[in-house]
Amino acid sequence: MLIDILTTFPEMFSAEAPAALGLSIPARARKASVVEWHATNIRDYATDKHQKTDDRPFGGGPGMVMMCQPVWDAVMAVEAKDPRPARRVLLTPQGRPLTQGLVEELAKEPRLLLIAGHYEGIDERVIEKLSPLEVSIGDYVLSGGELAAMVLMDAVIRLLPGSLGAEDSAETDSFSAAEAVGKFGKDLAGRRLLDCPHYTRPREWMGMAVPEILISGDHEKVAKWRLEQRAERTRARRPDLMGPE
Ligand code: 6GU
Repeated sequence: MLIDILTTFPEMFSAEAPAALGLSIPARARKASVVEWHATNIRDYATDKHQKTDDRPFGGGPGMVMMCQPVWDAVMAVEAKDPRPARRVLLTPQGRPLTQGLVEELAKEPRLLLIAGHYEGIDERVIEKLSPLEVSIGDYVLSGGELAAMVLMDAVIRLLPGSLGAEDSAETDSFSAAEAVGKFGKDLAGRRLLDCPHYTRPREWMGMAVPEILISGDHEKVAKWRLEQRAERTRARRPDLMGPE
């Protein structure tokens, strides 16, 4: 997958450690050529002598608005650099909430073009012309779309074939659809549940034992227990995910 990021802070997308995407799974995936990303500075497409990308809002008010022209020119130039069609995504608190389902959709694309807005926002006319998928990572306000773009990138990259060490571990993540699991409870099939608790050595720590069933060696029972734990946790912590019962 190719990911292009349009931003006025391209340094944030460094692929070298200790940057966020320069470590762990995204770094490994990049080194294995599972994904490639390039951050382009929107400022490079500003036409005035001060390389201005923003201006004061019509109608008054605080903050600055990103201008149409530099954003449009940057998108056109970056898209022309590769023949693969890019799925355009604008990171904005006004967007569709990012869920694991949407992440799975985006992971199928050959190419993403992420636009990280800054300031008070982007001139609505260029958004209308580009008609990107508008995505938000939650109901709070970040100072720019860059961190949201990195969140989206991390979530997408770890789903790409060849990204994870344990190839199937994404299937049991929180929010992964309960599927292999369907045989233990029809009502849970397809539901996006939270993850179960995990344990490792030692078997006893500070007087606390690991649940006996995990040491039993009975894989069927372990799978059943894990599914029950997922369902129980989801019911207790995120009843909104369980739907009507
Ligand atoms: Cl995508 N951008 C900004 N600036 N703030 C956010 C967001 C995005 N998602 C949640 N808050």
